[in-house]
Amino acid sequence: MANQTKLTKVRHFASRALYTATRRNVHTEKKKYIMAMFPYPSGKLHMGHARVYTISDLLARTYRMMGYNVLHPMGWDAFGLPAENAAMERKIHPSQWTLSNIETMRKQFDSMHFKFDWDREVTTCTPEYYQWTQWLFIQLFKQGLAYQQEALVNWDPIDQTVLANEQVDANGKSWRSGAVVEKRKLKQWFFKIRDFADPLLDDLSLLPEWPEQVKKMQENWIGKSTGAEFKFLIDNVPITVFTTRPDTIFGVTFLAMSKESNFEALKLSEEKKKELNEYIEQRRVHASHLTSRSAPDTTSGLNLGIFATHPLTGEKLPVFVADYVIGDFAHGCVMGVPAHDERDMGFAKAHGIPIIQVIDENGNMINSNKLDGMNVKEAVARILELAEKQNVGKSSTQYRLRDWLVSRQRYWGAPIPIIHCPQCGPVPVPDDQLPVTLPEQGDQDINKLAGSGGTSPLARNADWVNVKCPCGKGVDCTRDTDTMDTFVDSSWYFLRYATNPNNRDKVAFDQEANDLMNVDLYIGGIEHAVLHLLYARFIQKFLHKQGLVPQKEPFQKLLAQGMVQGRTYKDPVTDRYLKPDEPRPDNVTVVWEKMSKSKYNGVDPTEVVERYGADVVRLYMLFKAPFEKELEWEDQQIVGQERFLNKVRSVAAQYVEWQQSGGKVVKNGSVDSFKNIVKMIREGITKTLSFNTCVSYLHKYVNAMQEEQVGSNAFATAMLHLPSLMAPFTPQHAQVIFKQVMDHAPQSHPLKKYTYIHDTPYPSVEDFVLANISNVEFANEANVIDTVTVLINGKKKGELKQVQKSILQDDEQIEKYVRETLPKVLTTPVKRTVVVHDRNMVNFVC
Ligand code: ANZ
Repeated sequence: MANQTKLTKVRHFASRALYTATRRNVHTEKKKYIMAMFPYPSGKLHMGHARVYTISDLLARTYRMMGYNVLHPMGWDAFGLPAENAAMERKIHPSQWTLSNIETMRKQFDSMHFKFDWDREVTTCTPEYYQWTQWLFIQLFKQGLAYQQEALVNWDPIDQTVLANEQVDANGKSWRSGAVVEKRKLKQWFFKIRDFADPLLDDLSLLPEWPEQVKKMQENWIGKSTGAEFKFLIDNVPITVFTTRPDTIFGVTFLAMSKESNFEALKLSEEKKKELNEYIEQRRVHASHLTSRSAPDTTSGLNLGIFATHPLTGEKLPVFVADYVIGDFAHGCVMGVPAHDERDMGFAKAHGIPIIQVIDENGNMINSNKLDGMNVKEAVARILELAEKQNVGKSSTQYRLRDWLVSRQRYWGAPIPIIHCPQCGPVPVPDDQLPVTLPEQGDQDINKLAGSGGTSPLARNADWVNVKCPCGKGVDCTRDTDTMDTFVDSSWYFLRYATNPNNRDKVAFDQEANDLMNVDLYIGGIEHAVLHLLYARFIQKFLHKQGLVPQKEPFQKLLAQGMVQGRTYKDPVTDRYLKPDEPRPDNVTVVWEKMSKSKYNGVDPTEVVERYGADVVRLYMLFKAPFEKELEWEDQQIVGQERFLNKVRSVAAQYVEWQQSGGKVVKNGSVDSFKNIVKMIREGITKTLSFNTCVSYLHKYVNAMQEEQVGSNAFATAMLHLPSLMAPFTPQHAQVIFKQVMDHAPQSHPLKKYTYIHDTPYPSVEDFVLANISNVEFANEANVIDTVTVLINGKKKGELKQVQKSILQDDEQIEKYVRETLPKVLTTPVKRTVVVHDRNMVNFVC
């Protein structure tokens, strides 16, 4: 039944997609949706971009040549704080700054010869896009999955906004500003991603083509723990703890609460309250000095001087506040079992708390009243039974995953499409009034873009804020003045790309998107392993549940490319990064680190492209390291690829010269090695994704050509396929050489009908049958002599294979031919040449 409802919904939705619009010819079985994570339009292409888009471009071009209907879109993750900050600095509007950056970056993309489906471009800061981000918000709201709540939130005091948990690092600092994040209580919007914790976890099994590491990170982030919760009483105030080890309940010797607990409810002495506040402040300052990822200090804590009653034994246990207890995991409170938990042990030792072992070496219960002697499994069942009967505990599953905090008190984002009505409550803006566009901010207001103290800059614009309720009763209302986290924009853009551009003003995404989804290959940085990828999976699952998309998962295969690193020089004493023009001491520290301005180790891709050309840079990036590994950029090594392209030019010139001088085939030669290389390259691109070895194989191919005789059938065959083979790697050179070669290839050649290299089929092993290239003027088999014996002064010195009879007709030609093919045999001037035709022999008298 449920299924049927869903089906109806899909159909209903599909009917909304206007079929009158021209539909792309979609062969779902032959489609490839290849997508790289879209960039933030900072105005400058960096090496990370150059690398990721070189990979996606290579894949897209190859699959296109292999006959797939390829979608390779590009767009701009264009909302966000940096634009706003930059705008305030420069006194221009964020949209102006963003849109001009987009133009600059588009040109930079062109200079790298990235071929994108620009007709599918998305720019998340345009009303035509964010109208549908707002639509998405409303769909979630209508299902009760977008809600508002007072919450202790992460407040970034520098950027003056709240942050999602995912945006706060292990040291409690903002991922953006680096400021120590404060906790504040504010009313915020959340998406109920926790409702999807189980499918998000379970469906990782549907993703065999994702890196294990990424799946592990998501699994840890969702952090599902099963166990039990118990209720302890502190002066009749119930305190719930979560434990994965209910079997250790009789070993509890203390309770540890997080610093964020609600201490108000507890009867603390005035003196304790003071001590507690001092302790919390001291830990906050301490956290701000942490610089590296460090494990929590399990010894730090404060005895609160109050006692909790054990739910099963009635014993009184001391209660502490402890640094290692996480405020927003489970109930923010731990039952301390030092004998069986390392953290608790560290804490107990530091605070002189008793340690009671409750399970012996054989896994049997001890010191646990009536349960003594039972095995753990039995004991757990008994304990839960007992706790449930007395209403002091039950089994419980906890997730580390928090609901997704999506509201931001900033200007440059999609306004939350909600109207607050004193009578109706929060009401979604009706569909026909979307988009809710950002209020214009004049130049003089740029400085006011920043919010302050938790209010959004949008709140200052009364004209914009004050509206009537959509209910039509004329009630005065206010708009929600927060904007959405930019991760909402990128949580559904893959559906927008796949939507027929003609349908964009009518729907968020259409049937064509359903046909083209899911993304076959998604390429991007490992830094998005949790945030973006989890949010995108969540939105896809939500839409799937609504019957709006058929796929449960958005990304079939994930390629996480490694970072591009630059050589960094550091002062050996101070560890300070040295500028390029600073003197380097002999013992200078040299390390490879992610390219960045602050480390003076960045290389500007546009500069290198100007110097060496895009093809060389592309080849180098692909060649230098496997895609998933760090790429250590070394300027000097780039010439290796330059040399390779010179070789390519030279074999092409040889081919042209040979064709111009008649193009007579002098021998067949063997294409076996070329065939094998083509096989390896095809596999490298489509199966093993070992693009670096593919480049090596291209080198091998051209080396093998240089070893072949110009004028051999094998050389000609190899030459005719080389441009197509190279095209996805080095599109510009491939096109130029293709034209050169085709201009001189015989009329009958099957590739002759193509103007653009990318229209040619990608070479396959089958193309390498010599007889198939009938376009090169074949020597008639009968005119070829299998073996010709070469004698010098009457003594046999060598053999020639596959020799054209015509060569033997001309003394000069045969001498030249022998000097070329057997250079060691004929070293001195020849007095007389004697050809013995009936014995296939030639004798040189020297
Ligand atoms: C008692 C106990 C005994 C525990 C034992 C473990 C071993 P994991 O294991 O990561 O899923 N815990 C519960 N809430 C916590 C919080 N807010 N902050 C820090 N720690 C918390 O986490 C569950 C375990 O971590 C729980 O099981 C609890 O310690 C602790 F031999 O309870 B245990």
